[in-house]
Amino acid sequence: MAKQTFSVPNITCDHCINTIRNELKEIGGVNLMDGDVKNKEITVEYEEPATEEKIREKLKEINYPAE
Ligand SMILES: [Cu+2]
Repeated sequence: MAKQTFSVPNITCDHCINTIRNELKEIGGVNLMDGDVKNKEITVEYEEPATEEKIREKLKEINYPAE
């Protein structure tokens, strides 16, 4: 299981975090996603089939690209 923090500048509120959480879950293999509105960060715990690349792709697709 991998654990990774992504910086996501487009996060502005808890609603953004919820949107990102729901979308990332659709990848499968995403077991936990915590969000930090103040620091504009998300922390994701994931395993196959989720990969860093798939997570980054999904974030870009929903207009919350990670730096
Ligand atoms: Cu928001």
